[in-house]
Amino acid sequence: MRDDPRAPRLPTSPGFWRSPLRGPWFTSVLGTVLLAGVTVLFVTGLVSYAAYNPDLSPVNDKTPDKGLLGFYLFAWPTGPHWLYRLTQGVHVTLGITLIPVLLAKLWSVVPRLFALPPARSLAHGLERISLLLLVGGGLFEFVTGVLNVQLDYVFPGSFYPLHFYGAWVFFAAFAAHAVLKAPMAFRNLRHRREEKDDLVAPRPAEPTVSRRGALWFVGGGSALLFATTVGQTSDALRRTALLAPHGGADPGSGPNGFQINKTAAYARIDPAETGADAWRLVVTGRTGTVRLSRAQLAGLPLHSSALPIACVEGWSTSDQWWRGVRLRDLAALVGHDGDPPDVFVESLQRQGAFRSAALRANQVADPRSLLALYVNGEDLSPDHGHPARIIVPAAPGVLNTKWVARMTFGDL
Ligand SMILES: Nc1nc2c(c(=O)[nH]1)N[C@H]1C(S)=C(S)[C@@H](COP(=O)(O)O)O[C@H]1N2
Ligand SMILES: [Mo]
Repeated sequence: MRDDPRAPRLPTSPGFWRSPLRGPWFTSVLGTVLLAGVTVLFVTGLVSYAAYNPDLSPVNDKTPDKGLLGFYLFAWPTGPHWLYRLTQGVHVTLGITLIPVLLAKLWSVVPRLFALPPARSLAHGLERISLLLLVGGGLFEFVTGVLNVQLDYVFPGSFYPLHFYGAWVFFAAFAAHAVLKAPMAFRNLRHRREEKDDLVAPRPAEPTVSRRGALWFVGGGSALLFATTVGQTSDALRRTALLAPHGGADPGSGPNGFQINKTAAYARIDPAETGADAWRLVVTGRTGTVRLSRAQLAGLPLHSSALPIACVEGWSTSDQWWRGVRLRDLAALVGHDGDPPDVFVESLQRQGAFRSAALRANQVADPRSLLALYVNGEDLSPDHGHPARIIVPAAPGVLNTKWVARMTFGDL
């Protein structure tokens, strides 16, 4: 009833905010959901960064001077083989699912953003500055995450540093906020305290929905986002993933009929370079360089592994049957017997952030890590990386280089 002549016109006066929904219980429910959810997002985000091998090579990690923030980095394991599929599927699906909760939580406390005086004391002033970092950092992380998934790497090269630094700012403010507020939030939940709080409108408008009803509405929004996103993590449900539009190319059906990220045409792979006469794999290591045709590779001992592709964007495929030469056998060909080193892999692709990648020694050593020539019993299709591609268990898709031209073994 804004037309009430006595109604305050400025958002800085408490009477301006009329919704009868605002109150400590409503905010506490949303805050508690975010406490759990954002913590999971932070942890899965940090491990995703570790999975990119940021200590290994500047090709994998474009973050300048991560300094102290990289203190926790560890060598990403190769098992269980679905590890990154799980952690990154959770990261992206949960992040999208939490959007309505985040927005509702911000809405529920928006009067406080305008409260005057800006600082009643030094402590109060500091708390409000931390809230700006919290709200700004939270919105920044959600917006950059969604843009990256939806618009296909809109920040080429710069998404990782932005999202990574932003995560630390956001989480530091989030942790401080949680320490200050969680005890009260839990009390509010236990006692369903509704009144006597600066969040409660002093002159509430007529309710159109109960607080419980409003929570159902937020939960319904989250459920809808979840239902239209989660399908991106399985081949069978992919059609239900309406909000995860990645991979525009229709993979068709048949053995190569699974999700494609960048097509051969997009990567400007010239078919003349991939033919049997033209293509040679150049492998370099301790004892020099060998050049192998595809027929020669196919004549080496071949092995099969059932592994998924799991992209940083959250989508993943079910396990596919890859067949090819073990990476550690290729290392042995150029003088690295027994204990293979890291490898630097380069594609025929000339441009683009993902034309090369570095793999750690533990990834090279795993017997399931292949330079694949076949998938699901057929030659790799051009779009899945013909003549040969890397496939490594538990690794982010970006390390599974397609159209491989050159492999250089040695400590990176
Ligand atoms: N040369 C090259 N290899 C690449 C890419 C690329 O753009 N170029 N994309 C990577 C990314 S980000 C993913 S998720 C996987 C996807 O593999 P797929 O298209 O076979 O599903 O390939 C990886 N290998
Ligand atoms: Mo990817």
